[in-house]
Amino acid sequence: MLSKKLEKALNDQIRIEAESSQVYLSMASWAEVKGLEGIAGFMYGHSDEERMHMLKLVKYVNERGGHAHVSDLKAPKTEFGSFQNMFEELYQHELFVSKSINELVHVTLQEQDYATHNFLQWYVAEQLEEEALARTVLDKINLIGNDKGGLYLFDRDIQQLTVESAASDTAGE
Ligand code: OFO
Repeated sequence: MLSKKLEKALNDQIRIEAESSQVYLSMASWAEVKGLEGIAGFMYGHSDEERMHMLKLVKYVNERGGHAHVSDLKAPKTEFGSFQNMFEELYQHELFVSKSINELVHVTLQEQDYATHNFLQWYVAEQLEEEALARTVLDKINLIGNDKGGLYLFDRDIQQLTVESAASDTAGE
């Protein structure tokens, strides 16, 4: 059985994962409207992943005798200025989520809930991979600069870039 404190912390994380899904959905829509099909596809995929992270938490909370709450979500921005800026915001958002996962893990130790501690290790690993992916994308964007041909190729190739491929890039460094 989850303690009340941990149940609340997990519910807060459920909201953060749902909001992350909305943030990336809004980025996908912005990119699609700008004609950046590849970037839009990448963001739609990322949005789906965040929904999966949210669902995994919902099921866990309910399985452990808690009650997962579906709550109001903060509306994401609808304008991102430039695709470079949008990916910088994605990176900053992932750093924010990593911090929140770390705090959640800390609560499991305070509450001596080692099953939840174990369950959350998947999220700890996932955040490392997502941060690596975001950094890989930012490095590529820096290489492109303002080159239109570079943007064309970046938009074409980004859909191949997944969390797994970024993780193996990093491992090979
Ligand atoms: Fe839920 O992994 Fe990104 O934020």
